[in-house]
Formats: sequence, structure tokens, C-alpha cells
Amino acid sequence: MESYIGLGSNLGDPETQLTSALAALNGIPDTDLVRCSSFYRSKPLGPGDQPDFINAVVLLDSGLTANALLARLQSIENRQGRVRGGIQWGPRTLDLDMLLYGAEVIDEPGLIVPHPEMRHRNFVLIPLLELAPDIEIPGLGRADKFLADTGRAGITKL
Ligand code: ROI
Repeated sequence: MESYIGLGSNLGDPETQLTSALAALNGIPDTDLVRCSSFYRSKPLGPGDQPDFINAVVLLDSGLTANALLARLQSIENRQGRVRGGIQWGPRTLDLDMLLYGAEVIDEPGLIVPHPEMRHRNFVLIPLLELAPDIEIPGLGRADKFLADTGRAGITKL
């Protein structure tokens, strides 16, 4: 299945975090890293007294189920020093969000796809649209129409 994953970091040298994450994603069994967007610097959504984020989106082609892939993403986050249970919307070394899993709509405890916040976040939409300009968010329509609502403020390509 083709799955789009959002990457974000604002602690511990964010560019290095994302580069390490790419290598780890490429090492997931039965999974190919097909393409990666540019890296973007973005203003934090949430408390403003935290560093800017580096964000990117990758396209994976995986034979894993959505739940098996999610478990792999969480183990990569944990290996890269992610501490859970910090302040809400606070800084983090690495966030890997499953944005889309094919055209599937999944609503289970711990896994909601499409990612419920993606439509509101230009730091997700801009790198996603760089990879897939015509992509649809299942159930919601074209992603580019949501970017028209969020606007392009606060984000620059590295
Ligand atoms: N803000 C930005 N700009 N980028 C993120 O990846 C990001 N991730 C988060 C919160 C803390 C909500 N803010 C963010 O989890």
C-alpha cells in the first residue's frame, strides 16, 4: 500500500533527526521509501516558546498492515529519544504521523487515518502536495483546496 508519513522535529538538531528517520524508514521490513519531500522550516503550532520545526513528508510503499506500519513508526520515534507524556503540543525530537494509508479510512483507538489534523496544517499539506499535487484526502476531496484555507504563512523550504 502507498502510505504518506509526516515527519516533524524541533529538538536535538532537527535536520539530523529527520535524516536519521529517513534511514530508519528505509529499513522497515517489506517497505520501500519511494520519495521524500524537501525539508521545510515551520513556526510551531502550539506554545510559541519552543524552537521552529523541521517538517517533511515521505511516500512509503509497504506490504505491512496499517497497524503494523504504525508500530514501526512508533518504535523509530522511541529509538530517536521521543519522550511521551510531555506538555501538550510541546517540543519533540521526532514525530512520525501516518497521514494516509492508500485510500483507506481507519478509525480505531490509536489509529485514525486520514490524520484528523492534516487538513489544518500547512506544514503537512505543503510537503504532501510537493510529492502528490493531485492527492485526495479520502472522504474530504483534494488536499490543495485545504491549503487554500490554511495559507502558506510561517513555512519556508530549506
Ligand atoms: N508545529 C509545527 N510547525 N510542526 C510540527 O510538526 C508540529 N508538531 C506538533 C505540534 C507540537 C502540534 N506543533 C507542530 O506535534
